Amino acid sequence: MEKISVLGMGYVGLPTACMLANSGFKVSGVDIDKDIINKLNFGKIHIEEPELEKIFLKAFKNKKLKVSLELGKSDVFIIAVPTPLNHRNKADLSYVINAVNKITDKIEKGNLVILESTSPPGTTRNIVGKIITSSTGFLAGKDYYLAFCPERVLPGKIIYELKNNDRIVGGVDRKSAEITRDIYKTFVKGRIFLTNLETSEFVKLAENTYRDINIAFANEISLICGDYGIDVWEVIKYANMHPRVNILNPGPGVGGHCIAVDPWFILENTGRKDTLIEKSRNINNNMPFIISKRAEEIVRGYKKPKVTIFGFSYKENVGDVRESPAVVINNKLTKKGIKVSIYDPLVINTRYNLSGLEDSVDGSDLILLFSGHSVFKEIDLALVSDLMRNRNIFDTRNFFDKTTVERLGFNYYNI
Ligand code: SAJ
Repeated sequence: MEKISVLGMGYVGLPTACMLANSGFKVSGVDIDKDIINKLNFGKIHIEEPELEKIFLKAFKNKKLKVSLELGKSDVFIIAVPTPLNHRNKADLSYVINAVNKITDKIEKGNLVILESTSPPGTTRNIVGKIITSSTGFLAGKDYYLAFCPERVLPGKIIYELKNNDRIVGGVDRKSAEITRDIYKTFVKGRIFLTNLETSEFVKLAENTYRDINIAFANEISLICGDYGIDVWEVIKYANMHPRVNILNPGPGVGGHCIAVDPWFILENTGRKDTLIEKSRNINNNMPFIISKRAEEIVRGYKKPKVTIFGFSYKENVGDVRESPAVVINNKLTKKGIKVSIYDPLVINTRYNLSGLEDSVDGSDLILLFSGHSVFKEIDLALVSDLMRNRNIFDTRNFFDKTTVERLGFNYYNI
C-alpha cells in the first residue's frame, strides 16, 4: 500500500493527507472545488489552523503530496468529505455518494477504501460497500478491503490531536481493520483499537452526543440558577470539585459541524421519539434565542440602540463562522431594529460585515461577548469604555473579570 488518495481537502482531509505524505506515502489530495485546488497548488492553504501550513509545505515541496480535481488509481482511497444535516435533521450523504461513485471507476482488487466522514451507523457497509458492489461486482472483505476510521480532532488543535489521540478503527473484517491501523500507525502516536464497522461509527457519534448532552445540562442549570438568582459558574466550579463530576460550560449556543449535527445521526433510522438526545439538541438550539432576548432587554430604553458582538466564530480561538449561533443572535437583534456591529479579528472569509475594534464599539450600548478568543484579553477596555455610549457587557462565556470591568464603569451581565 504505497499510493493513497484522499477525497476531500477540508479540515480533516487536508491535515490527514499531509500527515500521510510526511510519513512517506505518495498522496494525492482530491477536491471538487477548483478554488481550493488552485490555492493549494499555489502552495497556500485555505484553512486557518495552527501548524497546518508548515506540514502542508513540507509535504508539497517534497512532492509527496499532489492535489488535483481528478481522482487517479490508488492502493488506498480515504473519503473525508462533509456529511451535513439536511432540513429534516437527516444526514446528507450526497458528498459521500459522489466520492464513492468516483472510486468505483478506479478501484482494483486488493485496494482499501476508508470512510472518515462522520456518518449514521450502517453507512460504510450499506452505502459505501453497496455502491462499490453494485458498480464493480467487488465484495468487501473478499475483493477489496473496507473500513471506517473516524477523525476525533478538535478544531484549533487538529495537528496535535491527529498525532496524539487514540483511534477506533472499524473493519468489514479483521484484515481491513488491521491494514487501516498499519497505515494510520505511521503517524498516530495514540493507541489504535480495532472493532467492527457499525461499532466504530456509533462510537464517533456517541462521543459528540455525550458532549452535546453535557452542554445542554450546563445550559439548563444556567437557566434554573437564574430563577434562583444563583451564579451558575460558581455552582459548576464547586460541583466539578467532586471527583466524579465534570459539568461543561453553559454558553450562547452549540455550533460547528459536529456537536450540533452528530446527535441527529445517532437517532437516524431508529424512529425513536422523546429522547434525551433530541431534548438536549433543542435546549442547545434555543440558547441563541434566549441570549438575543436578554441582550434586547439590556438595551431596551436606549434610543437607536447599538450592540457590538465580540467574537463571531462558533467557538473560541477559531475563525470558522459556519453554523455559528452568533449568526442567529445577529439576525434576531437586527430584525428587532437594533444596530449590530461585529468584531472578530480571527474571522477572515465571511459574507458578514465585520468592523475593526474602534469602529465596532464606537457609540455602542452593549458588548455581547460571544466567542472568548484569547486575543480579547489584550483589548484596552478603558479605551473601549470611552468610545461607547452606554457601558454594558453581556459576557456569555464568563470570559471577563467582573470586578475589573465594573471598576471601568461597565454594568456586567453574565449568562
Ligand atoms: N461549547 C459550549 N460549552 C462547552 C464546550 C463547548 O457551549 O463547555 C460549544 C462551543 O462554543 C461550540 C460547540 O459547543 O459552539 C462545539 O465546540 P466543541 O469545542 O465542543 O467541539 P468541536 O465541534 O469544535 O469539536 C468536536 C470535538 N468532539 C468532542 O470533544 C467530543 C472533536 O474532538 C471532534 O473531532 C469534532 O467535534 C468532530 O469533528 O466531530
